[in-house]
Amino acid sequence: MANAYLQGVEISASQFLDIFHHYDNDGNFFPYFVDFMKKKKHFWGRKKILGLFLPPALQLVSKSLLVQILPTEENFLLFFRQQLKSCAEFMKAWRNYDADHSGYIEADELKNFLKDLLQRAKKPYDEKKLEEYTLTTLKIFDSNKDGKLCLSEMARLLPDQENFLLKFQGVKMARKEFNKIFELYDQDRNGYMDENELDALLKDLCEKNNKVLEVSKIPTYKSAIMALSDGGKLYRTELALVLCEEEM
Ligand SMILES: [Ca+2]
Ligand SMILES: [Ca+2]
Ligand SMILES: [Ca+2]
Repeated sequence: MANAYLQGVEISASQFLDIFHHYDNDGNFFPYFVDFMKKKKHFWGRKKILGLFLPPALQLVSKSLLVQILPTEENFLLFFRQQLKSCAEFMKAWRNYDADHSGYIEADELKNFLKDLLQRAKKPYDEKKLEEYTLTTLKIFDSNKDGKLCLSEMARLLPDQENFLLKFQGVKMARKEFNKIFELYDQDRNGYMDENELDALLKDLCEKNNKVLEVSKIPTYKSAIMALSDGGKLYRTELALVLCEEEM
């Protein structure tokens, strides 16, 4: 229903985010947005502003909802979510596009990722559009503004029920502890985890953190994490993306 009110409001995702960040100084975005709409009344049209005031539900509007009411063409979140349906698929994409295995998707890698997504979805684009999409995607997801994307920044691409990455945020550990755990569960000490070794680790993690992780979801967790592996060999660097805290 929300998008019915905004149909025909032609702003690009990039303009939208500029406005959003400009007005969202204190994180209390909605009043500023309304203020902005009022000032632009002559431009946006009275009907649309009324439309914005009417549904009280809109006062709870969140950044993600606003991203969702962008014109379909520019609707990144929705688009990504349509393309990456499961977390295993998402992790596999991550592994492919982090071509230099730095643990981050840098701008050039992101561009390749978007290009392939657009091709897969048979959406027309040119080099200029692709640049714009890349910059916009960075603006949306690069929360710590270091110009590249880490796995947890991309985590909100996954629909909530699939979003094991957000859950694992809660059980992340310091590098030292992570190394200890890796060595402990790499039982045959061959330098990588196989599926069985990962299974044992996940079982213990779920037991220890039963408020955050669900034992019944272990197969999902496992297939998603194994999607980061190199043909069934899950090395330390890749597992660290999920379990190890970011180093500052
Ligand atoms: Ca990279
Ligand atoms: Ca970042
Ligand atoms: Ca092993």
